[in-house]
Amino acid sequence: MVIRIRAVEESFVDPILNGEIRCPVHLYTGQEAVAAGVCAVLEKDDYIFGSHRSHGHYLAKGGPMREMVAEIFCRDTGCARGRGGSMHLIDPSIGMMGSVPIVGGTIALAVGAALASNIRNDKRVAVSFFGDGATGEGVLCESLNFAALNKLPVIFVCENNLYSTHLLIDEIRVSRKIYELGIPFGEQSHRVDGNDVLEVYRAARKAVNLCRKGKGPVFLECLTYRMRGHVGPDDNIQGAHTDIRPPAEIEKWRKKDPIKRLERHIMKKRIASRDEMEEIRKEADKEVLDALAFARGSDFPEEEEVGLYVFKN
Ligand SMILES: Cc1ncc(C[n+]2csc(CCOP(=O)(O)OP(=O)(O)O)c2C)c(N)n1
Ligand SMILES: [Mg+2]
Repeated sequence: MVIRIRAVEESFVDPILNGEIRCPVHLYTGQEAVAAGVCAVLEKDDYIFGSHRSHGHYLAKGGPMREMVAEIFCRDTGCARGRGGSMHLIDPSIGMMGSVPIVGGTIALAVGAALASNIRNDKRVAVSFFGDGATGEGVLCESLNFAALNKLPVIFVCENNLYSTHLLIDEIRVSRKIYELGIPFGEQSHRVDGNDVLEVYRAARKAVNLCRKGKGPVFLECLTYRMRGHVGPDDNIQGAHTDIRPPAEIEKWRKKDPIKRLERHIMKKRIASRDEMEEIRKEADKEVLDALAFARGSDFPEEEEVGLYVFKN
């Protein structure tokens, strides 16, 4: 999964830079282990809710790559029929309940889904993925409290990549220890290495088990780093295609690349051979080419349909 996500994310770089992709795109490169590790534990009818950086969440939950790429290319065949673009990925049939550009905008929705699950007693778990920037939104505290009070089966997954847009975390928070946010509400709260897919998987498995037993909610902080810019391939501020983060910091995190780490683990434990790994990469590249061709071959929505699906009072 991590290889599929990386392959599709990197395939967007050129179409973004040459203007073929017209919507803002927040690439997930570097953070793949979080979505893959968490979603590997979930069942199809569990729920996830995303953010503005949710390509990885959508794919890891089982969303079809073709429909995602078509959506990012704003085509009628996209998962939101080309009306939403990169930040409005949705597929309720596989439990991907939506991603939105509003920071913190889906946290309360995940809590609502978990409440519904409790009322129906169907043991479905809801996961809310959000960034470190969302920890400044009041809705997070309200959601933590309501979820804890009602023992809801919801997992709050904060992907702490140390930056919200171009602001270092120290400029928006007094403490870097985001996982401590759940503690005053009486929630199980943990920090994990978000670039280690196995560690994320183990923590998510424990969290899901607790939730299914009625012992939720759980707060998980996943420490990670984005290897591309905040929006687009780099931190393109006023046309300068350079990353404004310290080069030494980027290099440090490059060494912790979640995919390279997983590959090293697979080699060491002889889980797959070098040839088999190469085969997986080739398969992913083939799937990406197919999805790009599908998107490029699809029509844009009809102009006269511009008012469709728009809320009218
Ligand atoms: C409520 C709200 N405030 C501000 C913004 C502008 N904005 C878009 S992304 C972003 C930063 C989000 O940072 P973080 O939550 O850490 O996610 P990351 O981009 O690092 O994945 C901001 C401030 C917004 N979209 N919504
Ligand atoms: Mg962030």
